[in-house]
Amino acid sequence: MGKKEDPLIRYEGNPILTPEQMPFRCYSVFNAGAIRFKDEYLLLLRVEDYSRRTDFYVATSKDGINFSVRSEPINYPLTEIEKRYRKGHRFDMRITYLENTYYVCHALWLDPGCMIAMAKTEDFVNFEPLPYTSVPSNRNAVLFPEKINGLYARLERPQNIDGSGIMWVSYSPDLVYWGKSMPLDIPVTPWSGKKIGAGTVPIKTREGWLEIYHGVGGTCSTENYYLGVALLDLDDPSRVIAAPRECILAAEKEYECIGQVPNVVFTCGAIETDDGKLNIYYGGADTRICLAQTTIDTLIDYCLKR
Ligand code: M1P
Repeated sequence: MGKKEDPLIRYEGNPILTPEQMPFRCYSVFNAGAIRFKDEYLLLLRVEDYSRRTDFYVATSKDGINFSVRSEPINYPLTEIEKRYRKGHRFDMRITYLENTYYVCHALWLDPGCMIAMAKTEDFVNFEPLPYTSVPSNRNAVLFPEKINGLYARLERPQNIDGSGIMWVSYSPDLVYWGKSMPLDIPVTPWSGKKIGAGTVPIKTREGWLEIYHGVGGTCSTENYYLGVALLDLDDPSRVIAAPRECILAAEKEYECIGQVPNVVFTCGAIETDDGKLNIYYGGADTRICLAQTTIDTLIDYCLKR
């Protein structure tokens, strides 16, 4: 990719954040949540140290490309369930601004399985956990930025016993009880035959919710992660208005193909820029953070013309 007709253009200075550029020694930095906060671009970085312990660090930027990383991780206390099972692992935070509050949704791996957890923050320093997780196995949750028909809504990816799974939408009156769940009928393709899951927080447009999602497809030797795009009905996001059969990003560059997990492009967030671009931040090979740029209109046209 990188040709004129491509719906996404990789930033030529990729990757934008590597373990070597971090202000401390670490093994990987990837799959960052992304949002505008106080006139800055903010990334919530997933960082692994050499014991493969994960912590989350905030990075901020004035231009969306050059980021400064805080030296201390966020303060996000353990929840009851994490205290009970001790050994846990949080990953892949997505950030949603909803009703004047910043929420994060993330996966939480504990002995009983992988579940969805949520927290809220005002300052991206201290995080307050929401009290309950989902039942396992579920992950890749993304909260919509507004209620739909009076209910909170989130995309999520419940997992089958063989590890496969597709995107669902669930609703809640209070961010505790979730139900009315429906699968999305995004077409399964060779690049998404194993998994289809949410990526960015859905962006509200005149044509529907614009969602950049991940697909996982097998090759004879690997399981590769790709990015796709879909337009979802504004009133009922389980209804897919358009979902092109071609992926919009595949692992092709060295920084996407070589690393902790080869052949992975994986997004947890996108930010609209002042000059009308859409910055899509994505992990390359579960090792580093990369940037691809487009516009919302480009993606809408791409969806509707395919
Ligand atoms: O290694 C690729 C990805 O694997 C997991 O993704 P998923 O749960 O969607 O299959 C996650 O660990 C993700 O962070 C990682 O990029």
